[in-house]
Amino acid sequence: MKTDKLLLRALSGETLPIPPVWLMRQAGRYLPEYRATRAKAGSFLDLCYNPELAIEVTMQPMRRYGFDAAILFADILLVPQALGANLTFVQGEGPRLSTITNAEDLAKLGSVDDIHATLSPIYETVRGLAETLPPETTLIGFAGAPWTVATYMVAGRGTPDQAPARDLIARQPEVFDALMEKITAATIGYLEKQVEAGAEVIKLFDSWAGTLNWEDFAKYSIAPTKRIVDALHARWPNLPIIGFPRGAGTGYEAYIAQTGITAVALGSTVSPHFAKERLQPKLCVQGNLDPLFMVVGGDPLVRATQRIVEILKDGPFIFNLGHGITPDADPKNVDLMLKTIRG
Ligand code: 1CP
Repeated sequence: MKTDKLLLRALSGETLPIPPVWLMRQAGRYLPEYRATRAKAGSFLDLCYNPELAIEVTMQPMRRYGFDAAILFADILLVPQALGANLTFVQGEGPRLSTITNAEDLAKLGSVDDIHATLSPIYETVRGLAETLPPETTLIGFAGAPWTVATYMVAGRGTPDQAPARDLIARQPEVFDALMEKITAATIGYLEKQVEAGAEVIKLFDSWAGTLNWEDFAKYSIAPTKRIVDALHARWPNLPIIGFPRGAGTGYEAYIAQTGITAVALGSTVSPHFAKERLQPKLCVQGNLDPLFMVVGGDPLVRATQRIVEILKDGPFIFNLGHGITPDADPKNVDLMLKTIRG
């Protein structure tokens, strides 16, 4: 691939002497400049829907650290909101949504074609970022994978085990399937607009894939992901798509074989030895430092970073965390991690 962008080169299968790096949730509460901009915006959702400020918070970690990729500042729960769910973020507690537990709740949602009225500021943010970023930096757009988005729409909040959504699958599969259909179609439309606006890579966050039983993992993680990948690749055959089936365990192999994704993000529980042997020969892998090391810092951070790089450096590889950086991370530890990787 003819590009100077290191992230795109790794995604196209190239082995690089120094892996490209970015961090999940690299824009966020661990940065004082993020907290200041969010205060200026009002609420978290006001920030997401304000292109000027969303561009600013996307760029903050880029200026501080020079990551190889910027990820659009938005949230996976904007799609449910655009479909008509009532969404708020409770300070210190997380998201709250109106719940979908039966056919009547489902019927109240709006149509897939109408989501863009709500989401158009996000496309404006993507367009602005595409113009703002330096030529060596890759712009990543994203969405939640349908299963992960559905878990929040059913429960109305984050839960540890996603029992409400799994309960709905078991008791009213026709309601759950219709909800998944709606989310999948909306996600395709949302991601198409992001690519049209200038996103160069798409990431699909299936953060709760690990809560599905083996049969439902095939049905509700692999199958809808494949549909999204097929739809995007029909229009943009070379668009790199990173899948993140967090917690999928042995399901990782079927996921990469069957979805058609370009690269796979590894949660922190995936052994990099397993990834090197079984996944990396087939595609680019991304991961997977435990975010806790960004809080702990020091020698434990340096050693854990070195071990992952040492194991995965001989194939296509993007360094990242195994999940999002947490609000209690020390910004200085990101510098130490980068120094360890880049020298
Ligand atoms: O208080 C604040 O300022 C809000 C904190 C915050 C931030 C910074 C939330 C609330 N979302 C985000 C931004 C965000 N979310 C990004 C932006 C880009 C970047 O990474 O820098 C992205 C990609 C997401 C994706 C996201 N949102 C996921 C998937 C990734 C993951 O972490 O597993 C999920 C599950 C969400 C839902 C969500 N949004 C926010 C919170 C606290 C949560 C989790 C809720 C829960 O399960 O309890």
